[in-house]
Amino acid sequence: MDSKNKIASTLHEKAGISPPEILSTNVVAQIQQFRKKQPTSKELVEGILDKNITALSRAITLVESTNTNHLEKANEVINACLPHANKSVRIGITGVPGVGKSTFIEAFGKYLTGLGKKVAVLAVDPSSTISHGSILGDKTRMEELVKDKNAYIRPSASGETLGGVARKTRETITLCEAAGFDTIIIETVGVGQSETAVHSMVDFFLLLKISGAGDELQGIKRGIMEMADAIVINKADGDNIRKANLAKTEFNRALHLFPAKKSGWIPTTATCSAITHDGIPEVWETISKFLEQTKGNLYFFEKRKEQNQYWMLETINEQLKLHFFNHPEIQKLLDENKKAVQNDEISPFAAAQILLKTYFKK
Ligand SMILES: Nc1nc2c(ncn2[C@@H]2O[C@H](COP(=O)(O)OP(=O)(O)O)[C@@H](O)[C@H]2O)c(=O)[nH]1
Ligand SMILES: [Mg+2]
Repeated sequence: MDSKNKIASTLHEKAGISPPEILSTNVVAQIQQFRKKQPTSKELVEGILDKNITALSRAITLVESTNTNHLEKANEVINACLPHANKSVRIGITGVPGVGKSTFIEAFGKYLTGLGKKVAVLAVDPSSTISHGSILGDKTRMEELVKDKNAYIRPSASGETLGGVARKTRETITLCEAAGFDTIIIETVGVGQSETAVHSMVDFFLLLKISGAGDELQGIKRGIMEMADAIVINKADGDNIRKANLAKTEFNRALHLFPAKKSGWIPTTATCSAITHDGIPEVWETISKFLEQTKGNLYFFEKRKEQNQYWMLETINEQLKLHFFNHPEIQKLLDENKKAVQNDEISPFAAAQILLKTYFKK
C-alpha cells in the first residue's frame, strides 16, 4: 500500500490529521439523499394499500424504531391502515427450539400460498436481541417461502422488553393485513412469557411438539397446553410415526382434563411431518373448522375486541414504564436507592415512594 492510500484510509488515520475533505462531503451528500428519500406517512400508507412490499418493510422499520421522533409518524401510518386491516386469520405457533417450527411454517406456508392465500410470517422472540443469529437460521429453513411472492417473512423486532417486541409485532400485523396479507403466522419460541403475548394477538394458537421418550407430558407448562387450540406432533416420519401416534393419544387424553374453552372449541391433536408434508393439509382443515365454528358463535369477533382492549392497556403500561425508567433524574435516583435498599438503609417501599414522588412532580 502506498503512502497516499494510507492517509485516505480511516484504518490508518493519524491523530491530528483531519479526514480528507472528499470523504466527508460524500457522506454528507449520501445522508442528504437518504433524508430526501424518506417517504411521508401518506406515501407509506399509499404504498402499503398498493401492496408495495418496500413500503410495507419501511413502515415496519418505522414501527420498530426506538427513536421517539418516529413514534408519531408510525402511529399515523397505523391509524390510516386500521380500516383496511382485520380481514385475516392470525395463527400463533409455539414449541421449544428444535421442534421444527420454522420447517413447519415453510411447509404450511407453501401449502397456503398454493391455495391462493397471501401469507405473512412474523416472530416474537425477545431473545433475538441477544442471540442475533436465530433469524438467519430461520430464513435458511424457509428457503422456498422466502422466494414465494405471495409470502412475506419478517424476523422478530428486537427490543429490551417482551412488551416492546410484542407491541411492535402486533402493529406489524395491522400493516401486513392492510397490505393484503390474509393469513398471518406468528412464531414464538417456547421459552419465557412470549406465548402469552402471542396468544393475545392471534385467533388460533398451535402448539408443536415432538414425541419424546414416552412421558410426553413431563416438563410441559400447563399454561401453554391450556392456551392451545391444537397440539400437533411434528416429525411423524420414518421410524418416528408410531411414537408420534402414541404421543398424540397421550396429549389427547390430557387435553380432556382441561376445562371447556370459552370459544366452545374442543382442542384437537394430530401428527404431521414438516419434511414429508404428511398431515400439513389437515392442520389447515382444523383451522378452517375452528374459524367456521367461532365465527358462527361470534366468539371470533368478541375475542378480537377483547384483544384490542388488552393491547391498549398493555401499550399504556409499556410506555409509562419506559418513560419512567428513561427519565434522567429517575435513572440517577434509581441507582442510589437500589444501593440503599441493598444496604438496608431504606425500605423498598419507602425507596419506591421517593422515586415515584420525584417522577410525578415533573
Ligand atoms: N425428521 C424430521 N425432521 C424435522 C421435521 N421438522 C423439522 N425437522 C428438523 O428439526 C430441526 C429443527 O428444525 P427447525 O425448523 O429449525 O426448528 P425450530 O427451532 O422449532 O424452528 C432441523 O434439523 C429440521 O430439519 C420433520 O417433520 N421431520
Ligand atoms: Mg425456528
